[in-house]
This record gives sequence, structure tokens and C-alpha cells, in this order.
Amino acid sequence: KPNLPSYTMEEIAKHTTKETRIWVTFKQGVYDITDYVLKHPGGEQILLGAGHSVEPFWLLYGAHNKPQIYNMLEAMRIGNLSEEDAKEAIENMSDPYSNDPKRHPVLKPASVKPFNAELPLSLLIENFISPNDIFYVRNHLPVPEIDISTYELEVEVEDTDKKVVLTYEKLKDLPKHTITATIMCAGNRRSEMSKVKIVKGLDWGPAAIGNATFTGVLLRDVLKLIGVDEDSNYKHVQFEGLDMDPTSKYYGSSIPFWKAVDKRGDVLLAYEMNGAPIPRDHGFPIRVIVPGVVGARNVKWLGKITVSQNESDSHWQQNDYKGFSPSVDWDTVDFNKSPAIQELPVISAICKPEAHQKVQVKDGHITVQGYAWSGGGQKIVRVDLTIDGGNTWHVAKFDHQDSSEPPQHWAWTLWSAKIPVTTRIKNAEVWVKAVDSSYNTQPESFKNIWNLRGVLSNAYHRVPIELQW
Ligand code: MTE
Ligand code: MO
Repeated sequence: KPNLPSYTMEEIAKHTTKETRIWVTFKQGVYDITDYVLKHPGGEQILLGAGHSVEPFWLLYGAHNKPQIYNMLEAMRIGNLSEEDAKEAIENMSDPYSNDPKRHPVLKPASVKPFNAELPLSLLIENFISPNDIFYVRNHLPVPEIDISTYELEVEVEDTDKKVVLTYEKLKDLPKHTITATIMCAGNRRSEMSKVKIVKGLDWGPAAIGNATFTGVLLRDVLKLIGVDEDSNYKHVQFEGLDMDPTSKYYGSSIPFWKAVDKRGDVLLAYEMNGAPIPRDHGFPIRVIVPGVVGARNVKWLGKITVSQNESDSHWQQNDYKGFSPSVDWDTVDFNKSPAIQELPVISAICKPEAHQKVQVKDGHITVQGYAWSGGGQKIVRVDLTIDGGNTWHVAKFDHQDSSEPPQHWAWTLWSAKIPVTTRIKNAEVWVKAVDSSYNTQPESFKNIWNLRGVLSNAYHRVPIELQW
């Protein structure tokens, strides 16, 4: 539109209210949407873009993509974006993340590119099965765009000609298997460890965890197709995702061979999550589910499986997702000295109330709710809480626990506890620890488990609250 004036982003940013008029940009156009907003209460979503581009918000709410909306917007056009800013807008369009899926607005991003987000704690434990569109997301790279009509999964034994290539249809023809499993990021609850001393990693709260049913084919059934079973002599099974880093390396990791072929391992090449095709953010079309094992090994957008004598040489297997002594720092760390994290230790968290919330005392009690989970197929056998620094402990009741037995208990346990409050205190700190079926329990403090990457962050969860009488 050469006959219209041009504006810089800086000018546009000044127009965010009725008084100054509300301007937004979309691609190269500048639009005055004030009258539209005044006439359409309920159309407030567009206000999120006031003074800048509406695109990110339209993506979030999925309300765009209708020709009427583009036509309506064109009628409100008052100008063009300045040449320089338009150039930047175009550059942003070739942003590798521009093809990422839309996300539910309730997911709180810890980072946007790549997208990493957790749920508000109160919503996390609303359901035993975490709904797909609000399941936490942990992506290291842009989400790859995969066409299932051309999708192929390569399965091979390293240095041999044992190999099979499976299409999506072929995978779906193999025997179907469903499990309920919790997936947790190694960095879940990292922000608490960071308070002892800063660690390197996304500042996760306690919601980098979710629980879902996954349906697919057992990895052991697929490996049998190339003549590999529990009697074969291999040490590792490597996975490669189809998401690529700037140096053209795929995301990758590996698991011990025994886990892949064990009858009770339940390692799944999943094509469904909670009864629906795996969502793009969670690995469409095929994702490996390694129940009981750290999130990082549950490779999404699976492209290749390699049976090997060696671990994956990927960065995420070799130089990340490992634990160290609290005294090891970035000058002294040697990533060769620690094994890659596989099974995760027992963990729990209080989700309601949240830190610094006011809690009503009713009939001399407060009510506390949360989750507990342990890796390696262990089951939670007890959850203990205290509000007097450990002088008295109260045992939580399980509100939801799967009936499967160890070592195949893959799902989390949701619990609640009524804690008696006998003296009229104003402030308290609620602590929780869980005990799993091996009688392993959580460490008391972060100080003694501190590690430079802030992983395995499973000390007692301590939540300060204010009591209301
Ligand atoms: N797989 C691929 N291909 N790329 C990734 O970035 N992230 C891993 C794992 N699988 C990742 C991946 C990590 S660290 C975690 S915690 C889980 O996926 C997160 O799974 P979710 O996003 O479905 O919750
Ligand atoms: Mo992770």
C-alpha cells in the first residue's frame, strides 16, 4: 500500500489505549483497531497485540486463519511498517521456530524459543491423567514438521546389515500396547536448588512433570523384527529425533539394552497420547516412551533406533543430564566421570497451597495436596508431611494411585493430607517427603545434593504459608 504513511515499531508502541488509539501490526501492515475493540467487547484477545504485532497472540489463541479476519483487518489499515522494521519482521518469519505449534495460554513458558513450559501448580494435580494440550513441554530445538505419508522409522543393529524401515502404517499394524506413565524432566524443581547456589538450566518449578496413557508398539516387538531379543549381546539402544540443531545434529540419547528388551520394561514406540495421535509438541508421529526413566531419554519425533555396544554420542547423553558432587564446579567438571541419568529417584511436591498463599484453618486442620513419583517402576508407599520442622509427621491419603505393581508401576500418585494445627500460629512451613517401594526416600536439604546442572532436585519440598483462623 504505497499511498499510506509508514511507521516504525517505536511509534506504533505508543498506541495502546483508547486515548492514544490502539494500533497493531500484522505482517507489513499497520492497523488502527480502536473502533473495532470498542464495538466488540469480548474481542479483547486482539488487545494483547496493542502497540505491536498481533501474530504471536493469534497463534496462541488460534483465532486467525480466517479470510474474513484478514479482510476486516485490511479495512482498518492506516499505514505500512517502516522499511527497516518490515525487514526485521520478514527475518522473523524465517525464524526456525515459526513453524512451532500453537500452545495453550495456560502453559507458563520458562523459555519460548525453544519452547519450554510448565503448568500452574494448582492445575497440575487437577487430573490423574494430564490433558494433552496442557502437558509440560520441554523442547531443545524447533518442532520438526513431519508428514506421516512419507514418515519412516529406521531400526538397525550397528555395523551389521540387520535393518528394517517401518512406515507409520506398518507400525500401527504391530501388536498394540498401552501404559500409563509419568514423564519428568531431570530439571524438575531446579529453581529450589538454585536458591542454594545458582545452577545452569531452565528455572523449572515443580511442574516439569506429567502423567498420560501412551499407546503404541513395544520396542522389544520391533527389535524382534531384526532378530534382536533379550538373549542378544548388546549394551545400548540409541534413539535419534528428527529435530535438528544448527550444526545439523539430531537430538539423541540412549538407554541400556536390557531395558529395551525386558518383558517388564514396557518401552513403547507410542503413536497415541491419551487416546489421540501424539501432539506435535510431544513427538508426532512417533515418540519413544521409556517409563521410569528420565524425560530426556523419551525421544520425540523418533527417526532412528540403533542397537549398539555404545551409548549415544549425542551431547544430551554425554555432556548433559548427569549428576555430580556438590563441590564440582564448571572449572573442575569432567562429564566422562558420571554416568548418564536413567531411572529417576523418588520425588514429591506440594501443589496446593502454593508458596505464600493464605490457608484457611477448618476444624483445626489445613488441607494440603500434591503428587509423588519414583523412577524405575517403583511405587509410592507413603507420603509424610510436617508443619513443625519434622517434630511430628502426618501421613497423606492417596487420592489416586494406579493398581500396577513394581517394577512396572510407572504412574505418579496424587495425595492429600489433613494436617492438624493445634496452636494458633500465623505462619508455617509445610514439608513433604515420599517413600517408594524400595523404601528409598528424599534427601532433607538441597545443600547436600546440589549439582552444577541442577538435576535430580528432589529434596523435601518446603512451602511457606500463612494460616487464617
Ligand atoms: N526428544 C527430542 N527429539 N527433542 C527434545 O528436545 N526433550 C527431552 C525429551 N525428548 C526432547 C526429546 C526432554 S529433556 C524431556 S524432559 C522430554 O522430552 C519432555 O517431553 P514433553 O515435552 O512431551 O513433556
Ligand atoms: Mo528434560
